[in-house]
Amino acid sequence: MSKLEDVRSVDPAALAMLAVADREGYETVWDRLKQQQPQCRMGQTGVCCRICSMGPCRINPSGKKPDRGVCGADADTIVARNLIRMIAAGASSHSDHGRKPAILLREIAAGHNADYGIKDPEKLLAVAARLGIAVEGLSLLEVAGEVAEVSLECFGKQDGEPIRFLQRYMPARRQERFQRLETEIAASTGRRPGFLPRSIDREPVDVLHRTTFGTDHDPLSLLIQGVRCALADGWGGSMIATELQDVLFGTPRAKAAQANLGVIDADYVNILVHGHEPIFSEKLIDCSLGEEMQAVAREHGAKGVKVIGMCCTVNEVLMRKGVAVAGNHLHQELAVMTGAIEAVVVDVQCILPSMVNLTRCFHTRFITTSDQAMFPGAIHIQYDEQNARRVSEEVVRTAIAAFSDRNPAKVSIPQEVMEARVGYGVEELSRHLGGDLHPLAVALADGTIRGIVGIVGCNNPKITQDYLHVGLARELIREGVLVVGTGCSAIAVAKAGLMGLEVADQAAAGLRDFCRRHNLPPVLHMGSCVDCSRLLVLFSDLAERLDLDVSELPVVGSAPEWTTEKALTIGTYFAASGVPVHLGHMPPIAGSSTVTRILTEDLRGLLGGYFFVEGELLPATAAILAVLDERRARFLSKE
Ligand code: XCC
Ligand code: SF4
Repeated sequence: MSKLEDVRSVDPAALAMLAVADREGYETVWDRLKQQQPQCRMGQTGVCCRICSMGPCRINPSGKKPDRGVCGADADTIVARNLIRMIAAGASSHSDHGRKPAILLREIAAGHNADYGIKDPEKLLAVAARLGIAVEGLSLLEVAGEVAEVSLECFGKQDGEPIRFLQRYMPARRQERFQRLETEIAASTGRRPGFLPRSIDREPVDVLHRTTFGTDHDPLSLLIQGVRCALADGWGGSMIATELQDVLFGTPRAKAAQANLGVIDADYVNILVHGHEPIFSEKLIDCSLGEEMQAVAREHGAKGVKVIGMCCTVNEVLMRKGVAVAGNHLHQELAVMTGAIEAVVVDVQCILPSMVNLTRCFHTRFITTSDQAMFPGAIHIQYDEQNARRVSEEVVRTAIAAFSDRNPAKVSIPQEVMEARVGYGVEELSRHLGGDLHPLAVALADGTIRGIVGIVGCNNPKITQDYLHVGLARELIREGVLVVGTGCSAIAVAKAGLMGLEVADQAAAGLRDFCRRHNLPPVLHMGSCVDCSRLLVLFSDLAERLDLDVSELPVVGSAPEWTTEKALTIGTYFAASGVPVHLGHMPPIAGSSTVTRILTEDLRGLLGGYFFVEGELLPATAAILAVLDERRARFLSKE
């Protein structure tokens, strides 16, 4: 990493739009990265502290003075504090997202919302069963009410017991491992750390509390709380988001979809949804595709209205509705530059603030819908679950009205568009396998499939866009590894044409035959970033079938082009759940050898998962394969 690449993207559609940007002088994220060079070394290594006003302080990374902040904090403390604050921010964003479907479900159950309903009663009953809710004699709405209550209780309860979602979703032997570890640490140090989250809202608060001035200074103690906070995300906030969104909007089923900027159709009013939460976009899509709005669009001279999307909002509606994907994180500015987007409609997270100015170069309306994500200069049309229809219509009409302002001379849409098969949550995967995951467990055990790698996370302009996502997916299936993807990574792979059934031809023989037999692509789209919880469910189910702990399973998680705090939180809950995690570049921890050692070495003995960093494609592939093979060898020798 670290060196700025000349090549900004491997995606031909991106390169075409970047040529337009260079020619027309539109500023992009890559230009601003250049302007930021050289970036601060203190920040990169995590040794800068601004927690109190005796600072800001920074530690000299080369070991010379200053080796302490004004208060006396050393690099270990500062780095650990900064890291777990990042984890807390990531966990908070996923979990705050998860809260919304839980509240919506409660409203529906109470008869207070008629705009939404329960799309998937079967999933509702499955979640209720999993949570241990007795459903006999209850109506569907009563069951929904119970599930909503249990979910909301996970956010706000005040006792010290682990949250119910974790208790009921995490394999018992994993939970016991955490309890054993707590006892061991207590016996050897006299202190009682807690690994298992007590409430989803409490753990990030605990992080902020203990990292405030003059509180917790022990890097191990800080990192353990970071783990607890991350687990509250993976097995709490994100799990609830995934499960309840399935209940509300339907559990994903396999379907065909299209990906890349070529999905933009110049004849239509194009609405680009962007962000993370599907509650609004679900309604917006229904409204846009309805006959009434299509007719209005035709009156304005368009052939109709088309909804496309970016990042995780589109992953949600792609999985459930087959909505076309315009691109991932680094495509957002490029999509506007096609000159054929009437409205960018955003909810929360991963939306570049540069979009406001850029859309002003075009007729494009930039519409914010969440009071949590305001952008100066944007059109704000506040979303509200109680008025879903009215707000959706207002947004669609605003987009249609922009169509006549479009300047045809500025329209240039790359041709690239790829066909993909998407929609493989654990339920759909099981269906393809004949009802449950048994065939996959067998294939893992007998080596037909060498391992499973979850490639997830963002784009980052420091890395050639999609290079590692696509490269790793391609290399790994060739080596017989089943790839599951979420987030911007899954979009990268779809854009590269690696998500079709025919891609099995590129896979190693065992994987190829397995995919053909079960009619599966060798790279499975598992959804949005909160759907990394689906990977936890997948790995847990497989481990239990093989009578293993997740830490013995030949699986790896990879966020090769990670950007956000959320990605670090996901990596942390994967690692804490027993999954080794590959990152394509270093998190800001290098300034502390202690923190680095704990996360890359000690964690392995403690919890089975750990981090490793490798930014080059082939060495990263080799490192991932080595982890898978080592785990295979260990569990084979166990039998
Ligand atoms: Fe954001 Fe989820 Fe990252 Fe993409 S992958 S840049 S977090 S949209 Ni989560
Ligand atoms: Fe400096 Fe300590 Fe204050 Fe941080 S908490 S800014 S290290 S004095």
